[in-house]
Amino acid sequence: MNRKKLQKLTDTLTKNCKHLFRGFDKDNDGCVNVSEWVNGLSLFLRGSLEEKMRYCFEVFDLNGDGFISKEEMFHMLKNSLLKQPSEEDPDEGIKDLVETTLKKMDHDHDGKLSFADYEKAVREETLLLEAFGPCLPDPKSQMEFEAQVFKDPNEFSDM
Ligand SMILES: [Ca+2]
Ligand SMILES: [Ca+2]
Repeated sequence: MNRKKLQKLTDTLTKNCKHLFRGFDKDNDGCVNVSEWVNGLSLFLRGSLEEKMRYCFEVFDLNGDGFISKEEMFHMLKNSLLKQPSEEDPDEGIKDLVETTLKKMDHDHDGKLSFADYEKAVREETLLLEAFGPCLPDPKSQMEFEAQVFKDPNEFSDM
């Protein structure tokens, strides 16, 4: 295995993860260093539900104020939904979706999602983990990555 192949595998693994960089860069210095990269990958491959929830929540909380607001939901859903040109006002559809999702997940009814709201909803319905867009790799590319990388770890020793 060479660098190029590893790069290709990592790309496959992370192609769904739009906000990967922000989620990995824990100290927000604009660089993902080796330990952040390793921690991020190990969360992807071996993380518990709890760890994955924390990761996704951080990704969804775009401005980092500890809540997922309606505006943030709107922004993310707009980006992750396919455009439907047949609809006269696609924004209306997204607003409806935001209201429905909020109703489902906002347990303390304050109009925004705290981590507690999000955690409760995800524990009831695991699919809500990625409610506002994909941020974890799909199982197929994950398996592919593991199969290649863990086949012979010695191949990495000369990198
Ligand atoms: Ca926020
Ligand atoms: Ca709330």
